[in-house]
Amino acid sequence: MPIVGVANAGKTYFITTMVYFVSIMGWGTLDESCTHYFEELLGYVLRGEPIPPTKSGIKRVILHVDRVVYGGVEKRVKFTLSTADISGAQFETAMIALNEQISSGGLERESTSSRDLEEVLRLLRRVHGLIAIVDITRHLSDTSSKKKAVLKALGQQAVPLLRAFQYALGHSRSRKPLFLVFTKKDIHGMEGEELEGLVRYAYAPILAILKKKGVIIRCYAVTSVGWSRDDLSFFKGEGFDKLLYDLAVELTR
Ligand SMILES: Nc1nc2c(ncn2[C@@H]2O[C@H](COP(=O)(O)OP(=O)(O)O)[C@@H](O)[C@H]2O)c(=O)[nH]1
Ligand SMILES: [Mg+2]
Repeated sequence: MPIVGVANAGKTYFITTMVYFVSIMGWGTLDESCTHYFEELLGYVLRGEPIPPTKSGIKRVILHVDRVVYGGVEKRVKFTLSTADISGAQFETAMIALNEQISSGGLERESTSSRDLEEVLRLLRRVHGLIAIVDITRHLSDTSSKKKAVLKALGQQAVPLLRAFQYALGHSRSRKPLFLVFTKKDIHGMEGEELEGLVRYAYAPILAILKKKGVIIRCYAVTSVGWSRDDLSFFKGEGFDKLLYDLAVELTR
């Protein structure tokens, strides 16, 4: 289940928080094959330094989860979330190139123009679902209308995100989850439900097609490790319990 999103959307922070969250809560563990990446990442978090942009290339992240709890309900599960941290710049470039190829008549399958593109496409093939990290905060300071700012940000990320949704999920006829994660909740302060209403309309032409093909769309607002005002959630972030619970339900169905 890959994690996609444009550069600076909060993908690496999101993955880091998921790993912190399950480890602290005793819900699961990081696969030992991925610890070298996290030693580096948690160093940045603890020092309060920004995590540098993910370089080109895809970092595999494997998380073993054996229980989730939400709203007082515990669910014993056994699933391995196999995902990847990807460079946002590489993702954006690849999806824009794919979109151009399609609009100029090239077929999706023949899109092998560059290694970077092929690497992203390989990641998006044969998935069980998709986690999309969406940054709606980038224009909040340049307009007084929150809604306008959110729509502007959704507009900017539309091509890479919507192309990825269709490439990864548009061929399937089985139930597959598409989790839309709105990061940086400490800045935008909006709830998943509120954003769901907005994004369902904003991206309606594409989301309606996916829905018809069995794609299940869910929205979450989260704050990542290091960004919470509340000391207790500094390492656990906010909003990860519900997200992981729903993920467990969808992936073990
Ligand atoms: N306020 C706030 N900023 C965040 C949060 N998560 C990420 N950021 C900021 O967004 C930047 C990009 O995050 P990063 O995870 O590296 O983005 P990526 O390019 O998608 O991997 C970080 O350097 C932070 O400044 C969050 O939960 N709250
Ligand atoms: Mg990154």
